[in-house]
Amino acid sequence: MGITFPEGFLWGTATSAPQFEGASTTGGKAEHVWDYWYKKTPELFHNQVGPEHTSDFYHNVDRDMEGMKQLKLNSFRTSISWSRLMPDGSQVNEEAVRFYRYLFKSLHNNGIKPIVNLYHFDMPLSFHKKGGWESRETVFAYSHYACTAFSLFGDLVEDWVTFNEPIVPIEMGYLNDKHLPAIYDMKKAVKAAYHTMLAHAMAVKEFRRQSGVKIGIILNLSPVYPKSDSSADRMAADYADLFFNRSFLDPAVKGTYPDELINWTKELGIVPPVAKEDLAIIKENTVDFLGVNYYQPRRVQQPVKRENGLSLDAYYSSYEWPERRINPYRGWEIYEKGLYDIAVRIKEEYGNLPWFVAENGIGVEGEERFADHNGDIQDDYRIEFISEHLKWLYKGITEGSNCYGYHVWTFVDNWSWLNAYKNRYGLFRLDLNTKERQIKKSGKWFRVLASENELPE
Ligand code: BGP
Repeated sequence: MGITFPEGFLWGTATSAPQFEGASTTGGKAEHVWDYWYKKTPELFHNQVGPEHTSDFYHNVDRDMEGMKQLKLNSFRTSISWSRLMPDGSQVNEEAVRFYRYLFKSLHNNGIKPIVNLYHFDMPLSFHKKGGWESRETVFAYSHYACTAFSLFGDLVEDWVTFNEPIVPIEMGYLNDKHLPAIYDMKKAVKAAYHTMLAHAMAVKEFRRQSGVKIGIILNLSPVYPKSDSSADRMAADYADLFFNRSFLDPAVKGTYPDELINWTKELGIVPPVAKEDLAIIKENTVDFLGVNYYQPRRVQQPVKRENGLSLDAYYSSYEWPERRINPYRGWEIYEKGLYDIAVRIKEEYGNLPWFVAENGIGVEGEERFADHNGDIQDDYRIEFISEHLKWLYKGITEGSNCYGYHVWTFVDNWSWLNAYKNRYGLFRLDLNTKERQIKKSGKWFRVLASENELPE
């Protein structure tokens, strides 16, 4: 006997338009920040492979639908490209409408639920040039885009998501150089994060005005574990949790920012400009569900450098936990119990909100070395990775956590930001030259899992 999941549990894969669609300069699509950045500095991208080199889903919907059926998926999480749907920021691109309607109809016809996200790190270049999330104009433009998408596709899509991992472009773009604008500026980071949250809440408000069915947000929640029980280490963990988890989780689910976060911005003099009506919009427009991306936890200790409050180093330091297991192919820690800890936390601290795993998966550099003589990738490590996470997830569910689905990152190997094709994540292997897809051992295994709704013990 295996482990049986609740009836109707969603078994899906996750991907995003900028990493999967291709056709980055055709079909009327305008440039987004990744197209632009690659054009400017291709050497920053692994093997100089840019966002036009994807599996070209745009021209392969029928073929990939067969792949989804082969995997027995009942859910598919993807995103709409803002710069494709509204290339000039206001007019609708009819070719994009035809493409997305065709996709959502095909999913329906095959019994696969579309979960549709509106934004996956792909800021249209025109808005980036006007300040991106630092500008309130982008907030209104996004809200208009969201409203347009709901009315164009609301008859075909019930489950909507406003943002994927909104903290990532803030952390990687304003406190690091891995996303544009690639600067270090805490004040701008706070402002951009606040505007993203406001844009989210305004989209939820529009959605409810149009009587939409369900809307949520996808957050990368990493449980934070302190190095020791000392108060300094625990305080460091509380800060990391506040910055990386609660800064979006609390306003999205509870409608309010944590007091500690507000006080912190006041102490540093980096309170973002808040208009009179903003906080009421955030308060009144909380989510119906949460999507959670989980890859690895954060392990922290008291700060090594304390002097400068405008640097995160002043609040915590990362540390190497000696017992941690590292994925040798990607360098990330593997800690399956983290998913259980998230499940318990949502139940205990966030009103047992309905939630699903929106991304979980293992990236493997040089995965070709695991191909057998037929070219089939023998990715037993991926089967083990998914199984062990599912066991912990199941424990959370049996203890009452309201989780209703699991999505593997990803369906077909896809392009990923500066890493391009360095790390392969798919249940299908992609041949970058021929665009052929070939099911991996994990794909065949997932098919049984999804069709039986049962994890073999
Ligand atoms: C998540 C993102 C995905 C994907 C994944 C893997 O945070 O939502 O878009 O990129 O990480 O990351 P990477 O390809 O860098 O290993």
